[in-house]
Amino acid sequence: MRNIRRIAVILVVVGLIATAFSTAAQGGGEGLTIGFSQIGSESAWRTSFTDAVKAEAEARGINLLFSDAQQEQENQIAAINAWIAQGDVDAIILAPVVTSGWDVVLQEAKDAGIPVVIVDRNVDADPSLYVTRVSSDFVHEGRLAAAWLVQATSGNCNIVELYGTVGSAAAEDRATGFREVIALFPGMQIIRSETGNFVRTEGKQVMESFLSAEDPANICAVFAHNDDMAIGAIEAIKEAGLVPAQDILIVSVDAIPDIFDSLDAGETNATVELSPFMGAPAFDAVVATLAGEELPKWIPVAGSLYTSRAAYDADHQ
Ligand code: GZL
Repeated sequence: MRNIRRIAVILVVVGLIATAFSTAAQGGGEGLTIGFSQIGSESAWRTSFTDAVKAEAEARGINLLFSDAQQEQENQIAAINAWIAQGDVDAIILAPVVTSGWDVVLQEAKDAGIPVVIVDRNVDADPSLYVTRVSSDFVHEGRLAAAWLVQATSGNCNIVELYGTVGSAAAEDRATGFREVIALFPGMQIIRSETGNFVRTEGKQVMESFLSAEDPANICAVFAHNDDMAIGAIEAIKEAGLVPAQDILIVSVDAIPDIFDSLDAGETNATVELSPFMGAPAFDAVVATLAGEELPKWIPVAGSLYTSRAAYDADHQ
């Protein structure tokens, strides 16, 4: 009888320890009301990011107030002002569509005592107005894409660029990083650049215009600021009777599932990973700041360049 009681006590203690660890692993936040101002649903990556944040909030028992701004900054500002007025919002997470124009609303949130965590893209605002930023390094993503293209072309390539949303940190910084690297190689030059707004259909339309304006034989490669525009470009290249990833090389960013289908089909060459799983570090930052902890102004999310599904899967087992 004594052994049975002893085993029962041990099982209870183990259960309590496991519960404690599982709660700690989740990073907490249960019962908090957090507003999440999302840019929109312009790309497959953005949709995955939204789904991941919602799933993380659900897992933690966070009451998430979600706003899809449909790529309009004014909608993001309106949502934040509404959450400030609501009076029971514990924190705000902001994925800013562009870098400028945030100081006023961030000051209003600060004056209301509501901490703001920036996720994904960046804001050009006084850093005292937000707790931290959880994001990848867009400049590094641009450098990785350029470095791959340099080695794939021995430093000789006329490049067309499918630019992301003008004024967004993701587009501006990827462009900066890409240009830093190709500037080291006189044979590498960007011969055309135009925004496709991170949207698949616009990427196709812009690529069609490039193929009309240039002798296609003069286009060595496409650098697309995201996979959706790259997939649009692939469609345009095929409809022009050319072979994507051979006649015209393609490198992009995001590592969305569809781009791995294109890699499997030999229709693109490389993608730079951008993790959509930024909800957990963002919610952890909210919990930490509400507990009075100081945080660094940037919490980086890493990503590598992949030229095959197998290589990506090997890194994500
Ligand atoms: C980058 C992110 C970009 C993605 C696109 O972090 O802001 O916006 O690369 C998305 O897919 O539209």
